Amino acid sequence: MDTSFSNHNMKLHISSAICSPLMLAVALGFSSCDRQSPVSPFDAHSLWFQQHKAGLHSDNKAHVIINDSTPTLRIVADEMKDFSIADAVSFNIVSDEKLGHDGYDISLSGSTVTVSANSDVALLYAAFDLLRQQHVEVGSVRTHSSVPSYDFRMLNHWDNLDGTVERGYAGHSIWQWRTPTPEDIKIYTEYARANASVGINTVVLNNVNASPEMLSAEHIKIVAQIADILRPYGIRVLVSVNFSSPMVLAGLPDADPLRDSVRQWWKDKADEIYSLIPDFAGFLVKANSEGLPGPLDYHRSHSDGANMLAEALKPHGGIVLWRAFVYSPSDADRAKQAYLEFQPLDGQFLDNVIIQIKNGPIDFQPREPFSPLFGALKKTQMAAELQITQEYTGAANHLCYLPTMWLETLNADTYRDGQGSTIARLTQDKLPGVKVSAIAGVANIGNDDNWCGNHIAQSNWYAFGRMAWDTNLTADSIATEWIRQTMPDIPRHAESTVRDMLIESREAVVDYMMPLGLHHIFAWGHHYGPEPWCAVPGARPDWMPTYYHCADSVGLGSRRDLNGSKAVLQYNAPLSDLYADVNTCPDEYLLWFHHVNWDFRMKNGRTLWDELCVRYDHGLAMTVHFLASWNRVQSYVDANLWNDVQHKLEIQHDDARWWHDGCLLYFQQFSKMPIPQKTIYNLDDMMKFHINITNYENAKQGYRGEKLVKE
Ligand code: BDP
Repeated sequence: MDTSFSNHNMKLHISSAICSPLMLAVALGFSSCDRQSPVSPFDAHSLWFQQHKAGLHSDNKAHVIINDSTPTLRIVADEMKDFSIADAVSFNIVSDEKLGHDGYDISLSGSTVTVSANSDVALLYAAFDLLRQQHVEVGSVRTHSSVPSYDFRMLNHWDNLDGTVERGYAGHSIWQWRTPTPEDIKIYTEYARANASVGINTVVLNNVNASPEMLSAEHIKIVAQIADILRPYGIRVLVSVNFSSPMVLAGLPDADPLRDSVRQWWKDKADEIYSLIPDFAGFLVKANSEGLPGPLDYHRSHSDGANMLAEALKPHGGIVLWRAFVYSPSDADRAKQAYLEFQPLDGQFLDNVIIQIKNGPIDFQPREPFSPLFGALKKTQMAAELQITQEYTGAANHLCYLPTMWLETLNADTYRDGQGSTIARLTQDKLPGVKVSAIAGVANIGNDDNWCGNHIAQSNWYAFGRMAWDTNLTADSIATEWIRQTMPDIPRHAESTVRDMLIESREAVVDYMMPLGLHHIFAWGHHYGPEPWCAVPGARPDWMPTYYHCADSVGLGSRRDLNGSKAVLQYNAPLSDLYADVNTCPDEYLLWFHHVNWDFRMKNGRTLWDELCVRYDHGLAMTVHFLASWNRVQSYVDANLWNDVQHKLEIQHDDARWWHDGCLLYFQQFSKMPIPQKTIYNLDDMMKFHINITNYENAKQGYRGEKLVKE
């Protein structure tokens, strides 16, 4: 590759299909002022590229110098066509160990920018960095080096082969299991571009509840075609696999990971995949969890299962992401089970296995303490699994900006190796022999025109990528970036109103759904509304809200202290001591760890009951506040965007009322204490009512669409 460059000679070879007349103009150093146009109206499908679409910033387009032509570099040239905050930008492949595969360096000499990186994909990330600077920051180019926090910055799609999306609230899957049509290619390319713009570089195409069919020759062929489309944007694919695949697809008598024929089948399958997809990134596996098959079916361990797959992938450089989301219907407290199953296996996994651990010990609740497994595995590479789709935070109806939650987990100190053992650090540090660090987010993407079911939920996709790239970014700064690129005309005071809404939203959701450490008091099945009363005959106890809230005449909350399940002891000191004592346990985890008397005095002097009422009321009040804030910015936001979000905020408010009344009226049966605030529903009516959230159209309405009479 020719790494020399010149400010005067554009050496890009223009041969690609994506080369447009405009690119030619850029390549020839023309400025294109005739493209200048007024700012376009908001187009939901264009995500955070609104300003890009709106046209040119100024007449002075930078002269873009790229000394090679690869599909990725042609994208760089195309993306850079509107770059205008420098006179010239030169993109160079160099050899600089400290930048790794994806890192880049941006330097400035006069008004010429020099971008250096080891790969063309890293140059693409740098191009998006420069464009972000143009759209987000004021003034000239900021020089800096940037190396991502994780090697795999990964979306996990929970998409099924029939086009449905598990816990998806944005329509059907974007993946079409056919040879990609021009329309499919368009969507996949838009998706890849969006991911690359925020640094997402690995995607698991299908649901962790995986169909064995995913590994049929027919499907692998389509995976290869999708991978070909995503590759120029630096994206590598993985698939979720079903542990019984060799039985279903090849008729083997079992899937015992120590059986030679089973091991051989996986090796052959890996060879078949890599013959079509040389940069295939690996497998994601949910095994022996929620009824799925796994090595425990054959009295083998998780490490036996994971290592068998790891051996099959290893010659090709592939990775196994083995999930720790396990909880058998045993006696042990569900919150303890992942630790109990995986901690004894520490050190037994091959070095191309990563244990993928959900942020909390239960399941993506609005707030959980971090999973204690993060603080327990010392000789096993770990990755955090976060949820971008809002399974437990109001689906695509509620405003809930999630980086505040994710960073709470990543910045949590596990004390594994003493102070400073944050989850961010433990998951970024690579153990000896390990080549890849990873972070996963369960995608909130579907085929809705706006991709995420709610315009504002696009911010969570954006933020996941940015945070995965740099865990030192703040939720606040990411919000600012997203707002400025999504609502390019918004004045600073209105921007700060919207940013406040985003930043405050998650805490509001916690307050009106499950304050003070309450968790999993959701309605059966859909996880949208509250049903603390839910009792499905014959169902597993650990799928029932009563298993978690334990409300009785004495008090409220799970018993996980030293008199209960002793889950507190899975945390390292000093957290174990802090959490074990009801008087030192932080308020936000109080009812997670303790069954607390209704008249217990909180740190602020209120009784538990009064504090619970205050929190629910505060959450509800915040939904009124969000509506008022959104009203204030109406004249600065595109009408379609404004109306859509307004509608969702109204649903959120009605749902918050439902949560407030349902939970407080239900718990009041036990506390027998007065609710200071007004309730408007009748508990008996609420308990008889079941919202049909499995119906997608109905789900879009939340409780608002329902006809339940208020008192
Ligand atoms: C739960 C979801 C379920 C998923 C499961 C998982 O309710 O649909 O299959 O997690 O992560 O949150 O495997």
